[in-house]
Amino acid sequence: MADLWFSEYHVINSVKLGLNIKEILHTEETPFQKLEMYRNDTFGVFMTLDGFIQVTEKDEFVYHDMICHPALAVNPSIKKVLIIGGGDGGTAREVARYPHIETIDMVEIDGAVVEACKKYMPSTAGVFSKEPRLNLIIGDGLKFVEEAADGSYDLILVDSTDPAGPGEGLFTVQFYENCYRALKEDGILINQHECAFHPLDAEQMQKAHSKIKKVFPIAKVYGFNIPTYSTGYWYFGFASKKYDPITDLKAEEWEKFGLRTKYYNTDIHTGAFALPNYVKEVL
Ligand code: AG3
Repeated sequence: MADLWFSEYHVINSVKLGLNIKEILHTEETPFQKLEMYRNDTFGVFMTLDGFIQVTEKDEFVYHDMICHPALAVNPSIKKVLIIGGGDGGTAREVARYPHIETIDMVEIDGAVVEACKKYMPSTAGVFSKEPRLNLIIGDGLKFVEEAADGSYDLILVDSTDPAGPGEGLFTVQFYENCYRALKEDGILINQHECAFHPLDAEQMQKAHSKIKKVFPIAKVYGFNIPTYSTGYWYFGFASKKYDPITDLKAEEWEKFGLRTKYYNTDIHTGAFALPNYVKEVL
């Protein structure tokens, strides 16, 4: 194939990340977004939505460890989980590693993402064909949470795109309020917090965090190193009705699960909540 590159702007007209395309696997305009899947020699198969890298075979473990395990190490008794988005299956795969979790509801708006990942990324999407506790709903996560009964979930994981396109509504006070209501009295919400190095990114983080702070009594932010996202560093928000992610960490209990994780451990857990001053300033 000719020298073909996927590139993603991190700062418009100024900074780009480029991955060489070894093979074009799938391109589709779905009813919601532009879905592309390619193969790169270094990162393996990767998926982009509306031109932004969502997942690569090589570094997805970082993101999926960090969206899931910190909450389970703070409340090791979590039984009912709701995933919003997460069409590649990586988040569901990690949640499913806990045998004591009873149900995993997952609401993905775009069925085309699930189908493409089943075909080209079995390392994440394999979970869809082998996990009986997983209840996959193709539908609108915003509406689902709005209609969910009070106190239905121990944990909600928002595995969405950025706050533009189909993911936009997942960064609103109204959505966070519905999550609060749908969570049990010791419920935890993990959500996208983007990154903070470039000014426009910092603005997005600030907006997301200021809204979540209005709704949850405890709202913290934690970061992790993921090479294919802007600046190589990304953040999640940890919002909770009761637990503080540092003082309520149950390190020994979590270690007893005996999971072999490639990124997460309980030292990383504590360290991830230590933020650089330029990040603290926007929160
Ligand atoms: N979800 C999207 C993370 C944000 C990507 N944004 C970006 N590259 N600008 C990832 C889905 C993994 N299950």
